[in-house]
Amino acid sequence: MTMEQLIDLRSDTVTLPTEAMRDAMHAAEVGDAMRGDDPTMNRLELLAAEKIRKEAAIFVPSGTMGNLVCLMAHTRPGDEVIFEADAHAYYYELGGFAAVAGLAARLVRGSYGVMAPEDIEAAIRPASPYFPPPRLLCLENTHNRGFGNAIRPEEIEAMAAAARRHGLAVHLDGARIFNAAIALGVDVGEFARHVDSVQFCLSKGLSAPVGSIVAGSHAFIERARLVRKLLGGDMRQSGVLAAAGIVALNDMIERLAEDHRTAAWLAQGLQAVPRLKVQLPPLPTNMVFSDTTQLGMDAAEFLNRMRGLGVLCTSQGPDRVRMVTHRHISAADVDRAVAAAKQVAGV
Ligand code: TLP
Repeated sequence: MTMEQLIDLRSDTVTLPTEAMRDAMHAAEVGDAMRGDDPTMNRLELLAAEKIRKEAAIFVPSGTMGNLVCLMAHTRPGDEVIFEADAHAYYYELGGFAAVAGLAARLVRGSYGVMAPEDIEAAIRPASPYFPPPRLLCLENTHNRGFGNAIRPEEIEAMAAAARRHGLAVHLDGARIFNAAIALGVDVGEFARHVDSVQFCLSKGLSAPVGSIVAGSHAFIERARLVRKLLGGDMRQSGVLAAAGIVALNDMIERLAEDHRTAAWLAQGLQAVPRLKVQLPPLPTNMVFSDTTQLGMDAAEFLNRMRGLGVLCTSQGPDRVRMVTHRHISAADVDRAVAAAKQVAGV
């Protein structure tokens, strides 16, 4: 089976650049971005800041680097960062917060990525000669391991306020912040205004080939620039990448609603598969999770059998399967994926 015949539900990171992106990349006016001479990069960074409603923004090569840049720009080695227990930046980024940034982590268990403000406050320990100084709270929206839940601006505000009462700064891993905004029908600025820094990805549902944005105040972005340079994320004629990012921000946000509709259709279809337990968060977006326990097989076996039927998905634990919808997944693809799941379940 060729890649085109496969139904690829592994992630929205598999999306390919659009024709308009390729054209823009081809035509992009470029220069040495590290010297501030790349007009296309400069345009993207201004546009990104405007979209997310922060004073300034910079382009970074990946979401992982974007989060790390923010963690490091807010802290010093030996400081403590508070993560939701399932946060991507804690769980899936190779422990860069510790290995590279030298930070201690303290975890708070949330519900679909939402932590109770009192639990955050309880986790913040007072200044003492025993505890690493708590410096930063890290939030995530939409919440990946929280079943793709879109967290409401009021919830972001309440969590951020709990941290601020104790003098902590707040970072938002908004890899899929536009999915959250579209799902809730609000402007992304409604999330961003409650936090000091935001990282969001151009390369997921928005379909750009490469890159993320880090945004914050002018003072914060000045520090973030130095960290980006330190990590090797400052580039040269990167306007070729920025050109695709501009198309992503101008043309690709509204259509995320289609991915959410396709995901809802997928969830509905999978709910009809006997013994496969679909796990829906309060506000679903473009991810559908299912538990395979009652099927009498683990996620690895389910994935293998699905692959044999031409459908790719991933797991997020021994019994948890994840399927992600995106621009290349149609309603007909969803029907085929559901039919495959039924076959795997022996229906
Ligand atoms: N998420 C990827 C990987 O985990 C494989 C995915 O397929 O969902 N924050 C969040 C919430 C993310 O979901 C991701 C990537 C990142 C940060 C990191 O972004 P990249 O992959 O660009 O470094």
